[in-house]
Amino acid sequence: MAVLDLLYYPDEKLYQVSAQVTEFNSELKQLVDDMFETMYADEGIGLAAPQIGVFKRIVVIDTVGEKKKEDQLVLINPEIISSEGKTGINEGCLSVPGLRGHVDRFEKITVRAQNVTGEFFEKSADDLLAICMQHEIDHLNGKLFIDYLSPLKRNLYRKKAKLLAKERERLKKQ
Ligand code: GNR
Ligand code: NI
Repeated sequence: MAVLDLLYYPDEKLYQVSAQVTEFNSELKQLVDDMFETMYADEGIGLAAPQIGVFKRIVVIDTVGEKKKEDQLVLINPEIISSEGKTGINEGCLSVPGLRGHVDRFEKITVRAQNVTGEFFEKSADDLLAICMQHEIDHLNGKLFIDYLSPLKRNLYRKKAKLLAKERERLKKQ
């Protein structure tokens, strides 16, 4: 088990499109475990593999945060197969620390995905879980919540993110 390093905006690698997972082996299980540990260490409710520099279509989610097996959701090669309604909240992202922004999302979705052993399943969700799933699937397609903001706001966020990144570097060196 290990906490992995995150990529931070404006790292261009976050804009890469991730590849389908084709091998469901022990290496994948280890990666999923490490992704949960990394997500919990940063108090996130979800994490996508590209955020740790692994460009594969793997997502882990736990919107409860009590580290219980029954709350943990693993989505491999997820696809939204149906959606309805509109919702939206001020979203945050572990790769864009310190900033939040409103994103329009579907209120309810059904996702088809594979589990860690490669079996297909479908999962319907609403509220925060549906929002989180859409946020994570966006990561797999190289999209961040800030890309939904107006160009003006995005530019402001880019500047703020660069300042925050400098501050993080400064604190690391202390
Ligand atoms: O921890 C997270 N919180 C969150 C809040 C509102 C909307 C989406 C999210 S996902 C985020 C973790 C993250 O960055 N996942 O990619
Ligand atoms: Ni995110």
